Amino acid sequence: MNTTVKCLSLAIAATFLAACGGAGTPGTTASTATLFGTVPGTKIEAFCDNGSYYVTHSDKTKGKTTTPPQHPFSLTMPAGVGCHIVMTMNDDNPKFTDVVQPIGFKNKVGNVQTRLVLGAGNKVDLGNVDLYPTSLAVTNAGKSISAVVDSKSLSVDVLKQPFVLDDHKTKGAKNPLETADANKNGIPDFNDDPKTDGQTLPPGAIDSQDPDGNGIPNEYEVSTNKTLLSTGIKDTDHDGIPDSIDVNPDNLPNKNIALPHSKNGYLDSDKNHDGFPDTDSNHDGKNNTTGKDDNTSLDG
Ligand SMILES: [Ca+2]
Ligand SMILES: [Ca+2]
Ligand SMILES: [Ca+2]
Ligand SMILES: [Ca+2]
Repeated sequence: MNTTVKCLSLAIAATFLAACGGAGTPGTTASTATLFGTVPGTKIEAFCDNGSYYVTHSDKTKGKTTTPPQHPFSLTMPAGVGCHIVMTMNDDNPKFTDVVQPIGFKNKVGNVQTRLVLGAGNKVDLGNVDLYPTSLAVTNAGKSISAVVDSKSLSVDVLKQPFVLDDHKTKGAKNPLETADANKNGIPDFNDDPKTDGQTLPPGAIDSQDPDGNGIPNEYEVSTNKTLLSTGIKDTDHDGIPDSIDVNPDNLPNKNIALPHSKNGYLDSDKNHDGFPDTDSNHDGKNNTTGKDDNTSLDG
């Protein structure tokens, strides 16, 4: 069944209408999806399972300009790949310390998730995200922050727990699971079966960008990926994925590559989609059996 037919047939069920809003949207290819919303002037980043990196900035010339402003953004993301979304206030304003805010959202049973998978052509609305404008605002809200040195060697403040969109719904934030449809079955993933919805990593698979599960991706952890550092494996961008299998080893904008023998830039030999070859279950960058470095030439 093609997308149009599927959406028409679902139109009788009003609760499903949102799931079809972005399906087949012009400008998105079969392997990508779009995340959009409004924020105050902000950098929006996505760190994905396979090491790929996506970034955009909200447009300060558009949207509501009164305080707090609501500047629109749109981020093209890969389909079928888990990504962590991080928003940074004051990224372009040297007068104020950057406030890095990993984005979280709740599933149906109320657990906070930070890894998001979008289906091909999904157009997912985060609504208005009223980020904390300053570190002081974070502490005034009773939240804690930690200072880290980011890849540009600047000190930045990072929320120690995710900014949970569900807690900011009165300001217009929206839960992405209400419009995401990772498995493309027409059921928004908030209401879909967690065993098959395409959002959940299989049992035993580790979230490559957030192996400790605290909601803060490796890039912004205070102690960046100790496992890799201690083994001497090269991880130039500190995103927790060894350079040898990272599709963007420097996390440069628009520099994601498809590795040899990989499909759509995702590793063939990574069936559980945790960003590491299935022969490296402990994520130490080495093959479980041979002890040799993970190598993309072994894919497929
Ligand atoms: Ca990377
Ligand atoms: Ca679904
Ligand atoms: Ca973490
Ligand atoms: Ca890396």
